[in-house]
Amino acid sequence: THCILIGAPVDSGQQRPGCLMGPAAYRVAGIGRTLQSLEHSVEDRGDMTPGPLGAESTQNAAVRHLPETVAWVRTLAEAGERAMAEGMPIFLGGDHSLSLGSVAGIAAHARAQGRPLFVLWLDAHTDIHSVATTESGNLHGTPIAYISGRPGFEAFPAFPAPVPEENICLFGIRSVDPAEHATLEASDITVNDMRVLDEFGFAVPMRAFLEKVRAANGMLHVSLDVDFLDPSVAPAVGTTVPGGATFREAHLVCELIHESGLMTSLDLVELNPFLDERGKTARMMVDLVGSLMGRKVFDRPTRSG
Ligand code: DIR
Ligand code: MN
Ligand code: MN
Ligand code: MN
Repeated sequence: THCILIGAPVDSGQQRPGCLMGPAAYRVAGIGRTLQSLEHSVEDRGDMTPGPLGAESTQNAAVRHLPETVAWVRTLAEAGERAMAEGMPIFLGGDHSLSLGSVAGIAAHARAQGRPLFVLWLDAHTDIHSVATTESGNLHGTPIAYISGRPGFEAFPAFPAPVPEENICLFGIRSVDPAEHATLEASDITVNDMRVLDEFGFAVPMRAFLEKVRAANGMLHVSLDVDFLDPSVAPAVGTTVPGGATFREAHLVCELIHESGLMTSLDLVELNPFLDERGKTARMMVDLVGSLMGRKVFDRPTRSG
C-alpha cells in the first residue's frame, strides 16, 4: 500500500493545548519506519496549515473556534480527497475535529468512485453533537453528526454525500452526553458500547461490521481516537475515560481490520503528547498502526463470519 501521511496539527476542537504536537510525536515514535518495515511505501506530505479564517458564527455561544475549525475542514477535505486518488491517507492528528475535514474529503472521493463509504469510529465517545446542541462547545464532539448529514452545520461546507446511518459503527463507547443519547436512540447508527463488547467480545461485533462493508463493496474509513484505549495503556489524551480497550483487545481489532483488507483511509486523533509518559501513548498508537497495516506474529488462515 502507498501510505500518505497528512499532518493535521488541529488543536481548536477541544480545550487542552497539546494535540498540535501529535503529528511530530507520531513521526518521532517511528510511524514511517513501521510502515516501511511492513513493505509499504510512505510519502509524508508534512503538516497542513488552515487557510485564511472567515467570519463564521453560530447562535450557540458555547461553541469555540468555529472559523478555525471551518478553515481546517476546507484544507483537510481537499488534502484527503487528493490523497485518496493516490494511496491510503493516514491523518496524523490533531484533535477529533479534524475528522470533519478528513471524512468530507474521503466521502467526496467515494462518491466520485460510485462506491458506498463506511465509517468505523473507535472511541470512548459518540461525537454526535451538532454545533447547535454541544454544551461543552468543543467541536471535536461533532464529526459524526456532520458525516451523517444532520442539521446544524450551516457554517461548514455542505457535507458531500452524507454517510448513511447504517454504514456507521461506533465502537468502544462508554461516555455519551444526554443530547447524544437521544439522537442515537432515534438513529440507525450501530453503537457497540462497552456493555456489548463485554458480553460478546471485540471480535464478533467487529467481524459483523466488516462483513457488511464487504457485502456492499464499500470503502472503509477508520477513525481511531486515543481514548478508545484504556487510560492505563494510553494516558496521553485530554478526555480519559476508564474501562477502555486493553492492549490485547485493541491489537485484535486492528488485526481483524487488516485481515479484512477493507480499510482505505485512517485518522489517528486526540493524542496530546504534552500529557504523555515518555512517548508511551505515541508508541502504542504507532504499534496499533502496525497491526492495522499487517504486522502479526503468525500467519493464520483468515476466518470470516
Ligand atoms: C464530549 C467530548 N462528548 C463533548 N467528546 C470527546 O465535549 O461534547 N470525544 N471527548 O472524543
Ligand atoms: Mn472522539
Ligand atoms: Mn473520545
Ligand atoms: Mn459534551
